Amino acid sequence: MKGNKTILITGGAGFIGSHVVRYFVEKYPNYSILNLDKLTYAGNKENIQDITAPNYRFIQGDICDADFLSTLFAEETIEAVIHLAAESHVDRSIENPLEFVHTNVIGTVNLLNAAKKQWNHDMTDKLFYHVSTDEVYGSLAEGEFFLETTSYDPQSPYSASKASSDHFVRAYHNTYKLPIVLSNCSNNYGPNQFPEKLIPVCIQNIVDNKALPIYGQGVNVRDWLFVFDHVTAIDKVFHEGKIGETYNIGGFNEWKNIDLVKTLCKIMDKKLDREEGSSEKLITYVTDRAGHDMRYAIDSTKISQELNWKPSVQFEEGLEKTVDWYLANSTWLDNIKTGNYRK
Ligand code: NAD
Ligand code: TDX
Repeated sequence: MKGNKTILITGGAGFIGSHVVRYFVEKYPNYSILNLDKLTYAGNKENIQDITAPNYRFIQGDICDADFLSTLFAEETIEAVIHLAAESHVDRSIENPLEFVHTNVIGTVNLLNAAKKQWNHDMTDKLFYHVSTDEVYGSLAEGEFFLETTSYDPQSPYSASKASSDHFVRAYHNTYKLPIVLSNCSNNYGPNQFPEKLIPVCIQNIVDNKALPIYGQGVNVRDWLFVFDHVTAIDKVFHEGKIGETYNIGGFNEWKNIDLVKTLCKIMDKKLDREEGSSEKLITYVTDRAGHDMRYAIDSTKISQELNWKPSVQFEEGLEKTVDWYLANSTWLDNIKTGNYRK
């Protein structure tokens, strides 16, 4: 992917998408970046308000609207898609699975259809890049790692919908020769993450002196990657990934939830100038998440060997940067709390 491309990035007002959009707009001034986002509860224009470069445009729209996508692809000379738009929160998927089918499966197929229709006459130098999750592989026993060849075994409605979307992307490559590439990444953390996910929930609650809800015994393990490292991996996969291939992205950085939250508590005590141990007292064990996956761990050897990518941010350093960002951006959090953040 070189030259003066028009790239459609979906979900660019969300957590990861906002960082991807900013990175591509700044690093590739010869690309035209179109950011397509519906602005659901998780989309926030404040995440992208600083992006004003001439090679960037925001479009509010829904990937579930096939006619809208068809017109968009006909009117803009879109040559590549980086698809991040999704419903992303496991707990919400347990409450409302159909919404996840709608956005993650049907929305993705709509996008594939729009790209296929527009590119059908000439697939040269086109690319549909689907951004996915390690949760499609299911839950791991100790000592095992997810490889690109690991069988899919999704356990939550969220991961089932993401797995289905991954299968459709591969099916369009196999059936229609659509040029595609996929990546499956571990848990991200960093600035702009919606305060429903573990780390921002705990940061917010520590500030407000509220309980820190730990599901079950807190022994579930997640593999954490600073969001900027995910962005550099996406850049690598987009530009150097082999058509039809999948790349696992992760930082070999496993943490039990309870250990992570205790580490966060120590950082917050220092930052807020509170007595050591005061944040830890807020830890409260609550009813476990239904079907809670025990452990995720990515083996990212393929992307590091084939595309020469490696993460650059150590976990404690990334966690501290994240805390600093949330403390410096309390209005961002306040606007979400009051619902004034979409405009
Ligand atoms: P997010 O929930 O913060 O953002 C999702 C964005 O998609 C929002 O801006 C939302 O408005 C937009 N969106 C939702 N439905 C839409 C629709 N119908 N049409 C257009 N836009 C719509 O999510 P995130 O955490 O930034 O995740 C982005 C992608 O990365 C997702 O596909 C997710 O599955 C994947 N992923 C996330 C993580 C993680 O740890 N957060 C890890 C691996 C993969
Ligand atoms: O309040 C909480 N208490 C708690 O113990 C929350 C919100 C979570 N947890 C636990 C559940 C998980 O074991 O913490 C862990 C992390 O939970 P989330 O932040 O909800 O992330 P997870 O369910 O692991 O999924 C995330 O990573 C993979 C993203 O939400 C997905 O979009 C991504 O694909």
